[in-house]
Amino acid sequence: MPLAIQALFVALLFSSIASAAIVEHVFHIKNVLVKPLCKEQMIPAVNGSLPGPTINVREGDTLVVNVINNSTYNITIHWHGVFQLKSSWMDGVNMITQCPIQPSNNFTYRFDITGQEGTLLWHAHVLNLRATLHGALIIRPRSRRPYPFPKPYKEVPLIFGQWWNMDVGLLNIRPAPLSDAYLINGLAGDSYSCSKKRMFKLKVVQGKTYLLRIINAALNSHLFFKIANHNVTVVALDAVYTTPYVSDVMILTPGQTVDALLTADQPSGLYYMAISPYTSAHGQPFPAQVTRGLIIYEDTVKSSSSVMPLMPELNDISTAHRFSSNITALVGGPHWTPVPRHVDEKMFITVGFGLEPCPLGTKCPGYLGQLYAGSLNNRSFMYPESTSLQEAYFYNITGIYTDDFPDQPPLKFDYTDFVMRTESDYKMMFPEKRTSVKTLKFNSTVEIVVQNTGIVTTESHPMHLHGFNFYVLGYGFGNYDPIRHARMLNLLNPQMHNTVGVPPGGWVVLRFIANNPGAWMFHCHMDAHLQYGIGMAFIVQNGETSLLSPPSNLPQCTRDPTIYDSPTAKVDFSY
Ligand SMILES: *[C@@H]1O[C@H](CO)[C@@H](O)[C@H](O)[C@H]1NC(C)=O
Ligand SMILES: *[C@@H]1O[C@H](CO)[C@@H](O)[C@H](O)[C@H]1NC(C)=O
Ligand SMILES: *[C@@H]1O[C@H](CO)[C@@H](O)[C@H](O)[C@H]1NC(C)=O
Ligand SMILES: *[C@@H]1O[C@H](CO)[C@@H](O)[C@H](O)[C@H]1NC(C)=O
Ligand SMILES: *[C@@H]1O[C@H](CO)[C@@H](O)[C@H](O)[C@H]1NC(C)=O
Ligand SMILES: *[C@@H]1O[C@H](CO)[C@@H](O)[C@H](O)[C@H]1NC(C)=O
Ligand SMILES: *[C@@H]1O[C@H](CO)[C@@H](O)[C@H](O)[C@H]1NC(C)=O
Ligand SMILES: *[C@@H]1O[C@H](CO)[C@@H](O)[C@H](O)[C@H]1NC(C)=O
Ligand SMILES: *[C@@H]1O[C@H](CO)[C@@H](O)[C@H](O)[C@H]1NC(C)=O
Ligand SMILES: CC(=O)N[C@H]1CO[C@H](CO)[C@@H](O)[C@@H]1O
Ligand SMILES: [Cu+2]
Repeated sequence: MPLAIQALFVALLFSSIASAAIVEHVFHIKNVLVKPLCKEQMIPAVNGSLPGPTINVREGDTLVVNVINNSTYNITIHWHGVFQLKSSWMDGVNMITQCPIQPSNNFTYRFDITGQEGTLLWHAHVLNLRATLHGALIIRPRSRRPYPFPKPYKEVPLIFGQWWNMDVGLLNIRPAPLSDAYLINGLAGDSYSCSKKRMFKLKVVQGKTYLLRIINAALNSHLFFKIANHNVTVVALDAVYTTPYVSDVMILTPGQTVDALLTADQPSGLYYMAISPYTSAHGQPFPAQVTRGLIIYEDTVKSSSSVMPLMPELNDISTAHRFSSNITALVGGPHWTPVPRHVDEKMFITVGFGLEPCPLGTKCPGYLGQLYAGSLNNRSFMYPESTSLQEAYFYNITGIYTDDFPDQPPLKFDYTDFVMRTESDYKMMFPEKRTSVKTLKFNSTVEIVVQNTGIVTTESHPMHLHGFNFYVLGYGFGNYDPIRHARMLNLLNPQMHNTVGVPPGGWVVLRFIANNPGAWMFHCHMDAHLQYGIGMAFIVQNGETSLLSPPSNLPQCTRDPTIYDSPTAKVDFSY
């Protein structure tokens, strides 16, 4: 055989083997000192970096990550948006699919990544820890399969984070303290006094196209993103391809990702990219921090001044809504499946706030002098404490959860009227705290109308479903009308997501097929809201596939006194 052909043969052989590789990584988590602003702060970090390492795989690969916990915190790592087909034990949700990896312990996550391509993220799924424990998870097509858009010249991850000058372990104060900065790839940039030189910079070549892999890893903030004088073309959301959509502004809720093409088509120069928060809540104080990065064209003269994009207002609901609702799926593209027409389970879930009675003899900062509580259909989610939900289900352990999450709110009322207060509002104002789940038959098609409420406040809640993507059949404001709005749903080319921002005082309609057995959370991806109880869980029963036994080394909930009796670990989480 001539050498060239032999080489080609070997290359082909190699690529077919490589089309289902095992990708192995070690995450070494320890406490490190970092200084993104003026003050040094100890944080838990993966391999000492903020954000943590980017994981690159191809669709069809098996990912194996050994997480070694040398920090002082209990940790789990969640692979946000990954379907976890037949590997529900690897979802990494504290007290839902596992007990935490305790300090000085390790656990190896192992799962296949199939049927999805694009940008996702990994993050800790314990209280506030994902503030500093997060990173990109990039899933490229199998070898020799092209992108459904022109091949970019380069790919650039852009990871947005939210920063506090305080111990992340102490962050779960109610209400959540205001953050001190937003970060682009770990850098605060020139709009804060001590980080002027530490700004994310992207050098571009005139005429070339870049694939921006954008991740909102902020703990509690929706973020607008703009680049001065440039449009981008969105090609994927939450690792699902979309029809190309040109825009000069993007909005990402916590947990969402956007893949967008940026062509360097402007005159040589310096152009800022910027992120700023979007807050839809009524009358909430919020710092209008803008964080900038810089795009530098090749051969820009040194003295050039930088162009700044005009950012949307803090509460620009219409810009947010236009971007969120206007993008459609790439029908016929890789991994596209048509919307199922038959629905087995119809749910109507009211989402929002409520109150928890203020303990006698104390002063509480919330509305009407009470504490805040999250509410889904008048239930406020409590995490199990002694064993994980999925182990309780698998081993038939009673007393951990109740299988009674309601399909409807206990009351029909004017959900979104914010002008207080009817008697109905009061009847829904103090939700019941419990661990309630909804059990689904294998392969059932579930439709959920998620109805935001105006109880206490109206606010966009980014609802995240574990284990599945859902179609977003419609978005709207006000109360969902099952006759009028049902006729307007998009069953042809709706976008798919794992996280959707429910418009403030509005609704979305979601549909998914429950074809993966296990316990899967559905919750608000603003961490502060999840802690208030804006969440629930589905249990999908066995069918064509079954929930396997847990891996033998799955972390257990037994408490190791030698670790926790050290003074640094004595953190009071009970407020
Ligand atoms: C993290 O650091 C360890 C060494 O401590 C190294 O072996 C590993 O490859 C690093 N992981 C990643 C994902 O970079
Ligand atoms: C991390 O902890 C493990 C288990 O206790 C230990 O073997 C290892 O030496 C530690 N590594 C570092 C860098 O502290
Ligand atoms: C991981 O934990 C196991 C015990 O579960 C231990 O035997 C092993 O040495 C640990 N590995 C590392 C790299 O710390
Ligand atoms: C961005 O797109 C809009 C409409 O799609 C167009 O009007 C505008 O000129 C474009 N801007 C740039 C800088 O290309
Ligand atoms: C989506 O975009 C089209 C075309 O620009 C526009 O006509 C339509 O009103 C937009 N829809 C929404 C919900 O903003
Ligand atoms: C749990 O209960 C189900 C139904 O009764 C049974 O099929 C299953 O074997 C039980 N599992 C265990 C681990 O006991
Ligand atoms: C909501 O839950 C609370 C607490 O259990 C209960 O008192 C109230 O009656 C419930 N509301 C309705 C409308 O059932
Ligand atoms: C699952 O549902 C689809 C329709 O949504 C159907 O075509 C398929 O046969 C079902 N599979 C099983 C195992 O029930
Ligand atoms: C860490 O996890 C163990 C086991 O679940 C638990 O007993 C302990 O209270 C946790 N520690 C903290 C600080 O949350
Ligand atoms: C917090 C933590 O787990 N610390 C441990 C890291 O590993 C060393 C040994 O390598 C232990 O001495 C620490 O206690
Ligand atoms: Cu929320």
